[in-house]
Amino acid sequence: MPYSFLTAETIPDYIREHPQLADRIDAAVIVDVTEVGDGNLNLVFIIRDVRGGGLVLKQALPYVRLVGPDWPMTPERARHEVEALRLHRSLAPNLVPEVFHFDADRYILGMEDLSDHRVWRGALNDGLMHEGAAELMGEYVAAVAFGTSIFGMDPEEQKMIAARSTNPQLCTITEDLVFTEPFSLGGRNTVIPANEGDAAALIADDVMVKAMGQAKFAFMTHGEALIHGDLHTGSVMVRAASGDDGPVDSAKAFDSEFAFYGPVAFDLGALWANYTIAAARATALGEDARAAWCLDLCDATWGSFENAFRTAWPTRRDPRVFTDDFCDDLLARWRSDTWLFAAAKMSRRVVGLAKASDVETLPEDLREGAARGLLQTARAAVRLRAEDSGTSHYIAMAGDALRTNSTR
Ligand code: SR1
Ligand code: MG
Repeated sequence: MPYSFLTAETIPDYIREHPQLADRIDAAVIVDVTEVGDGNLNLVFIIRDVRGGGLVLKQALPYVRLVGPDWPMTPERARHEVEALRLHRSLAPNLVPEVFHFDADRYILGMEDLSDHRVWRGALNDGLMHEGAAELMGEYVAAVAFGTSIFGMDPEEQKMIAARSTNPQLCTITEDLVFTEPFSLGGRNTVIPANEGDAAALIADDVMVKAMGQAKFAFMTHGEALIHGDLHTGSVMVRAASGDDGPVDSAKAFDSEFAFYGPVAFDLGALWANYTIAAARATALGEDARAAWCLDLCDATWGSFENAFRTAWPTRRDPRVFTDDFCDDLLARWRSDTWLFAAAKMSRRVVGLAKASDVETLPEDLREGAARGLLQTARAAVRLRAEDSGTSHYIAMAGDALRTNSTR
């Protein structure tokens, strides 16, 4: 069914027609409407009125914005996003933005304005260090892992929610772009000429390809929890308690249109991959201390995730066979799988469609080494996780690969 797209001109009328929005902002005194969508899929507007009110309207287009109408994509993803945001917010109220409006006919969400936050990827690219955000994201993943799984939810209710959350087209994007195309010929891969050998070596690496088959299988079959599904640093907003960086007083995971019942370690791997990508940028720029700080975020996220999950564990619904021993094994598997998913996620941002600005905005001579370092990190990760999947091992391995391959 065709539907009309929001524009800066039509937004005041749209707000007037929807009282739940009119409560947040006065359509008669709007001073600014800015389209800020920097993702690959949707329209996103920030609207402000003269009295300081603000809100975000996000509309799903019936195609992939990055490519255009030639790549149709169900706007039903907006429903997945709103339902995931609401369920996740019920579990982690401070870590997810509030949604107060959903227009199911035009696929529009009305959300809390987070203009006093920054998109974390942009902040990292600017060299800022937001302390505590990685820990908060670990808590968010744990709240979702426990609260949307059979550990925290009635199993029959969980199955009903899982059925509603089946998100086939968005999962296909991930299956293709994250787990398949970077490791095979004929996809939408692109690299600068200096990295062509690195991309070819990735495809020729049988150990890597087999590991990506394992990762893809896990992604497609392990319906553990209603995961975020695209938890990179561009899906996190951060706010420093004072000034531009330092300790945060808020961090929120948003943009959960890829949510579905999938493997918990996929979200953790996405965070690790993007911390590593931020470290690759810092290494390329000669900021070694900041690169080390970026890699330490992996430990911060894992540590708070494990701690929060273990804290929730005594309240699990069925302790008869889900014993403490079971919990230890589950956490060990998730930590090891985090390496695997991180390897997939960092590779795709280097060679596949939809790259990361951290590396893309480097001068080409520095980009070469950053890209190579990330691909070497990914290839080492799938090999070394079986030896020791501890966070310090990952951090040392990645730091070494990024430094060794830097073209600075
Ligand atoms: C075609 S969509 C490309 C990418 O953008 C999103 O952020 C997801 O990461 C997806 O893979
Ligand atoms: Mg997104």
